[in-house]
Amino acid sequence: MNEFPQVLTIAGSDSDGSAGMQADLHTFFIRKTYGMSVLVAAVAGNSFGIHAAETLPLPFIEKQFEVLADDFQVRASKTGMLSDADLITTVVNAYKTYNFGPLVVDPVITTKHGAQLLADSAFQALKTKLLPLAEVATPNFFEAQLLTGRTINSEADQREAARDIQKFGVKNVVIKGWHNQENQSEVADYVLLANGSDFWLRHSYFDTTHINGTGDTLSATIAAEMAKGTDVATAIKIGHDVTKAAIENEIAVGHQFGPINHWAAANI
Ligand code: PXL
Repeated sequence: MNEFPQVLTIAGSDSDGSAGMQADLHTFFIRKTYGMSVLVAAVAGNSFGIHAAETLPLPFIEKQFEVLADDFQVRASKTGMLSDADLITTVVNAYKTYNFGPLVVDPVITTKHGAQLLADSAFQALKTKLLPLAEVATPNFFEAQLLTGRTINSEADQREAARDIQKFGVKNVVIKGWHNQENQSEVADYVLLANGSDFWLRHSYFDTTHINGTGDTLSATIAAEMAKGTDVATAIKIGHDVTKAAIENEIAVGHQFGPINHWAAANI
């Protein structure tokens, strides 16, 4: 009766549909899973950036968890934008109360264009409360530097940063690369698994202004795959392939920093 793979995003809405909860739900859909959403915040965003942000009342966030737990069988979850320390604490307590499967934490701190989505005062809660619950964490290059206090200038630095993040209690770490490291034409994501084995996922840098929603899509794919019972290493590889296909097939939406294209990844 409740067997179809159900997956939950705990995240913020982005009004332009490119990132946050909307990108998560597009991703759950193309991975043939049933997507649900606990809305914690909302931003007024368009392709020029984020213009305002609000958080939802904490009791309303708790209520969303409660009613989903009453009815559905959530097999995996992910977090996105969590705004501040109170919101992180609320989500952590709710996640511990219910059985919503393995958790993928996308430690959203800023957008790629510099808009801050997490208060500075929430860093400690992110590190000490949320990340220890993560089956998988997917910081980007900038978030990995902020979380570890390291400057990442090389692949060796990227590996060390992943080890630091594992020490916070994260089981499996993916640090998404950036194209201005050792090889300008390549992007290299580093994966450190719970058992200490590791691998790189490399692809050519694709020059585009349409990259909103890439981190959301990677982490949402991993969560969707885990809801279907895919092993973590395969889930991460599928996440990489889905995100790459969605980046490399631009759609003409918005005037500046547009969305990635989930349809292009629908047949992976
Ligand atoms: O992609 C990170 C992100 C997450 N959540 C929300 C966002 C964004 C980036 O714009 O708006 C709500």
